[in-house]
Amino acid sequence: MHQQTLHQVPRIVVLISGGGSNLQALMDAIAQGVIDATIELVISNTPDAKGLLRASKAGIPTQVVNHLEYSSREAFDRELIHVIDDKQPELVVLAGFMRIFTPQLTDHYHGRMLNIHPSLLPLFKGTNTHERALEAEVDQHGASVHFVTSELDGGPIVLQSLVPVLGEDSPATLAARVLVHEHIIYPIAIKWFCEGRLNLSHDQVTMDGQPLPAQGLAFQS
Ligand code: NHR
Ligand code: GAR
Repeated sequence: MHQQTLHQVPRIVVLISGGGSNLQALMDAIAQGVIDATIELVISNTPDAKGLLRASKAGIPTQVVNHLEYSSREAFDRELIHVIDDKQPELVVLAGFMRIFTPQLTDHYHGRMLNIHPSLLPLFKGTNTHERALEAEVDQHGASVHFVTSELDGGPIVLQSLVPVLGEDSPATLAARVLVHEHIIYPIAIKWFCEGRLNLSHDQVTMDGQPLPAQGLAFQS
């Protein structure tokens, strides 16, 4: 069953914490007609996130839900759920969002929340991935799009892009090259979801009804 038959245009809510370049890539793909969807709201947990300005410039509503104003993760997540659900989105997109969710939130959005993580999962979950990849002296690094579950960066993988590590790489140069790949693969995965081609059921990702391997699909540039 295709989503398009249920709703005219899928609604997306995007969560950010920082620069919002992945948000920009998504807004560009929608503006160019590559993805048929609308971004109903951009939420940031930090008031000074540069991505809020990108959204405003594109005429997209923004809201700050500052985690510092909540006494617990549970209270913060309750407010987030309230703000997100007000828009009735088919999909919630994490784009550089930096706060760990409680299982209450991840269970609520099971199968309809995606994240892009700057590593080849299951390697280097969590933060400072580029530094850790260099310390581990891996030859290949990259980015992964995955469904969000209660297991931090452990949800089922949809799509990965491989980025070779160079001898002279610093965390900053490696991060910049990985980010270019993020801007390519995240809109692709979001497009698939919006077309109803990508689904999660019983912790198994399917694409056009076919189960994907544990590492997801490998993007070839
Ligand atoms: N929440 C759950 N339950 N599961 C996931 O898979 C999640 C999640 C929340 C965010 C994004 C993730 C990433 O792509 C994400 C995936 C923040 C941290 C973190 O350590 C780790 C992973 C991710 C996001 N956050 C610290 C915290 O205490 C704060 C770190 C900071 O502010 O710099 O929440 O990497
Ligand atoms: C991206 O590299 C994203 O993968 C990463 O932060 C950067 C955000 O860039 N996400 C995380 O580390 C989540 N913990 P952006 O704000 O310009 O999209």
